[in-house]
Amino acid sequence: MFTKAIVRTPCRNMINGLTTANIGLPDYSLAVKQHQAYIQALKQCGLEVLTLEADEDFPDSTFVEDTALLTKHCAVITNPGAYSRKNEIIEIEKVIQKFYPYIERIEEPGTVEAGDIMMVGNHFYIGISERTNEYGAQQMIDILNKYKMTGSKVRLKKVLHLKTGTSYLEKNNLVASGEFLSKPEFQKFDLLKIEDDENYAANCVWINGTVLFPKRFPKAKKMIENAGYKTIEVDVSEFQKLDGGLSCLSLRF
Ligand code: CIR
Repeated sequence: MFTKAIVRTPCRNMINGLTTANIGLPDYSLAVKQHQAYIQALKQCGLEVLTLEADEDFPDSTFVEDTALLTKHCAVITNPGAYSRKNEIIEIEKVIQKFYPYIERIEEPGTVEAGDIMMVGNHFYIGISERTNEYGAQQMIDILNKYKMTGSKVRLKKVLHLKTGTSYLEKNNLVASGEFLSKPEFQKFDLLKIEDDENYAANCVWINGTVLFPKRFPKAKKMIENAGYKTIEVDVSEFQKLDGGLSCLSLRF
């Protein structure tokens, strides 16, 4: 169960955020509206939401998920692999200190963005991607071990972060798309397969029994509902333009 979430209002400078999407620039005022609806959806799932102010110094700072891993036993401040995002962690750490007595850090040459980390109970799958490297993933595993949790590495090639293409929905159900469908380590799960034409929907979020789901992916939504989940649809089109998904917009703990 999660009780809290941290989000950050998008900044006007988001139009300069990192992206490979090639589907146009985000509309700032629409992004703010979508972000407000996202917060409402988190609240509907029973979370108390702490909303941080927009930070114009960091165009991608609304994607708070990448800056920290929040577990039951400790928080880990990451070291983002994207140069322009490195110092996002400074402000986030100050906020997290209010909630966590135990704070660990990923140090150079290790890099980690927590969009690459998927929690399955006490185990954490860590994507080795363009943003998260071997050193960072190993440091993360060592930290998890110190707190009696475990981690393992998953190599990915085709998407930005591990959770861009796969999401764990509890009860052994794993939503997966593309390269993740055939990963040997994921075959023990009941795979909910996302078709290629709806692959953006592979990033969805389980919160206390409800699944937050991106708007406009009807086949995938139906599949999740047929698997027994209540869904809440959220329109995040303006964040998709920056390669961001639903999970990236919050830290849930
Ligand atoms: C970036 O490229 O870093 C941002 N434009 C998007 C980050 C998305 N975060 C995530 O998937 N966890």
